[in-house]
Amino acid sequence: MQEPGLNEVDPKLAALIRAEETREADKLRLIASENYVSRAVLEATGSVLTNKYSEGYPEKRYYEGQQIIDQVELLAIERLKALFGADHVNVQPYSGSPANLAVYLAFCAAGDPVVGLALPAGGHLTHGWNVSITGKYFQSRGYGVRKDDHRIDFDEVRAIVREHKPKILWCGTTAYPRVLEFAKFREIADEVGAILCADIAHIAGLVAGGVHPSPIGIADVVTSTTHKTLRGPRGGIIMCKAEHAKAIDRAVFPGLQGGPHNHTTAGIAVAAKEAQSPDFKQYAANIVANAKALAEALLGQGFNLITGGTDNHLVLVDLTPKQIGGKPAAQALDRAGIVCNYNSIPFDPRKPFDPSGIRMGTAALTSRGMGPAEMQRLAGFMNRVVQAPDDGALLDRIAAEVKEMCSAFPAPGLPRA
Ligand code: DSN
Repeated sequence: MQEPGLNEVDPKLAALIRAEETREADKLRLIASENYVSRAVLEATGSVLTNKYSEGYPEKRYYEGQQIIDQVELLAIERLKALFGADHVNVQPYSGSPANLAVYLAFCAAGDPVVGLALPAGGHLTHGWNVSITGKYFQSRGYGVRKDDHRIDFDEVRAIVREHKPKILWCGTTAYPRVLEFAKFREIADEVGAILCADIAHIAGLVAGGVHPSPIGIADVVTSTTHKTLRGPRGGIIMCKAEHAKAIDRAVFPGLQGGPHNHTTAGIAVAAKEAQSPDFKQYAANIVANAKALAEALLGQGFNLITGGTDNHLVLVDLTPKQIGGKPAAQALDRAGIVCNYNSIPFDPRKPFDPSGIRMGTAALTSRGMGPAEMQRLAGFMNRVVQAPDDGALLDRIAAEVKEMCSAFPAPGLPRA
């Protein structure tokens, strides 16, 4: 007798998955940290590799039965080394935050000084922000962006680093639409002998595709998630110079984690293979072209953009001229089939739970094959929504238009209707 599948064992959960598939098919997904993985990545991630424990590293494990798992992990490592040109890659971090915690463990003791981009200026919690363990267990100082153009303020970075003498200087962002100048950070880190760590979680796919400069060879350590522009499963990686390989590996295991999630490692290996293809280079270029097209179209609809535009996958919209807060705008947009997140803008006069901005990224729409014409339509939808966020009938009409537009661009990994 055939073993029962999910529909039979747990129809409730199966229905929830089907409903999420429908949501992902019918809506314009603009959360800048999300994407659609390929069917191949999904298959590897949903495989029997989830059954195996493998604490340790290839050929140095604590349990037997690693004949296959060692090969899976080595495949992921070798592909990522080739893709990014890194000396050493650790593929075991469960995601981006654990990857960053491992960097602290590798180079710092509790209470050591660290410096990163402040959260309200576009940094990540784990770059030392006060509510994170990284702000509580380390002496953290944050740098920001300039008031006039909202670009990273390197005078401030230098002044804070000279005064605070961090063990780690973080460069990396979650809501910054411009190119990161890794060499400038390197120069500043060298003034005080700091480890320079680049967190490229948002832009990893752009770096891999050659449309954003790479920090490899400049930063001592590079961390990333694998599921944003890189289009892999939810996971984390750490890349570093050979001299730091041991410290990083020991920090991940046994310092911070137990057994790696081998099904995720397999999905990462597949994504790294996909990212080596010429198609992926084109994909990365298209992500940026779409973000620029969206930025232009939004400016044309009277939206205000932080820094005036974008160099990467992301636009950060200041809604102040539209006289609506980020949260009501994001909620109305969601009802209209346009999914983004409300976000603080630099020097935001409003509170983080209802800030002045929304953040949008083009990686997922680009994975569906959408282009500049769809970005133009999207900006038009958005303008109609923010002008009448309480008009439920209008929002429903726009949602229907969005659904119709989406139906022409089937998403990778989702069952076809
Ligand atoms: N949550 C991710 C993002 O949305 O940018 C960062 O961890």
